[in-house]
Amino acid sequence: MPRWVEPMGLLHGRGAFAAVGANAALPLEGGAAAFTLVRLIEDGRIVGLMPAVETPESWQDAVLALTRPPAPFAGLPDAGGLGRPLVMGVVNVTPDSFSDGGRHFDPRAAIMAANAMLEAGADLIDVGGESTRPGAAPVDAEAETARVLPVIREIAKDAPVSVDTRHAATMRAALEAGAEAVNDVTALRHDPEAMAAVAEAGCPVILMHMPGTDPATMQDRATYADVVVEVADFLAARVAACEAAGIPRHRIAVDPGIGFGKTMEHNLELLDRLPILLGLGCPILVGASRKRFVGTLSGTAAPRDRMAGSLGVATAAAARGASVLRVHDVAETVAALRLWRASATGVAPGQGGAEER
Ligand code: PMM
Repeated sequence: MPRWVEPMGLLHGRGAFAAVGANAALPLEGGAAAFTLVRLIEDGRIVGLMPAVETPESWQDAVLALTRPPAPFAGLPDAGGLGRPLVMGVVNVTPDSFSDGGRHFDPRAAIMAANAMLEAGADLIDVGGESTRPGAAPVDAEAETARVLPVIREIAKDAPVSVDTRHAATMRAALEAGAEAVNDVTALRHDPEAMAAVAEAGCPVILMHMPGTDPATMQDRATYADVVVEVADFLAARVAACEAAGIPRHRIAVDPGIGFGKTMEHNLELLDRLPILLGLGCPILVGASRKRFVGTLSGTAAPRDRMAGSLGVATAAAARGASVLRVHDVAETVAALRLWRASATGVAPGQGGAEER
């Protein structure tokens, strides 16, 4: 079981800078934010809570992973968390995804949607051909490949694309067609060939947490003693398995799997304690857009009406160290992030070294 140093009491902007200078906080991910407190966790148990600057010497390796900037994701600039999260636009080439309700099943509609997202400021596009909605009918690799390839071929000409699949054959075909990264909701566990497909391609990969590997039954498995530590342990084990298979850590992003085998309370706790995952030294991706708990808390039954709630979660995830946000409402998310960052740091985009986007 890994040990975890959980950063707490996060500061941003001038407060972060001043606190680090006054030795009252440690820089998080290279310094765009800072943490004032740490919780020490060993074998799933909390063994200490103290000022970050008083972390015992024997835990310093874990502290180092938190203070270093993470590698950029998929070679894209500025995925360093806490500064400028990348915005990943979601295109589901499916008849039955909960979030976009089959609107992009026609490849031409999918390509148009992706282009609109890129116009609106998306940094990359995630293309999937199988719905992972609880209880959705599985799709085999052949049918899935036929759905996603025409779309990937077209979009990959203009932008980085990730393929959202758990099938090795789809990964290989998509990478061949120009996709740059693999996004696997089973963290390369569903298909025994998947790990080799990613290792051989030398591409970036997103490893997501879900209990088991079957979206049809994942909600039956939503039981955890401490969901955050269990998700962190799981992702640490998957990162180690990838490294053993020849996929280096700097090519991996991790994802807590919001809504996958989790209750609303689990989702909220994972978002609140997201910074613990920074200890893995990988960029964090969060996909909460339009998910059920957003509907529950914002009182919106239809997924397409959940944009405002999704923006609330996106800014909270950005404030807690997410490097990539997987979203449906790209233009609104880009605007919300820009305003969040400007108001959390007191610096408008384009001033004082902050990036214009
Ligand atoms: N959510 C969905 C599908 N793929 N991939 C990652 N890495 N993280 C997620 O949270 C995630 C995912 C399901 O939602 P959708 O209907 O919006 O695709």
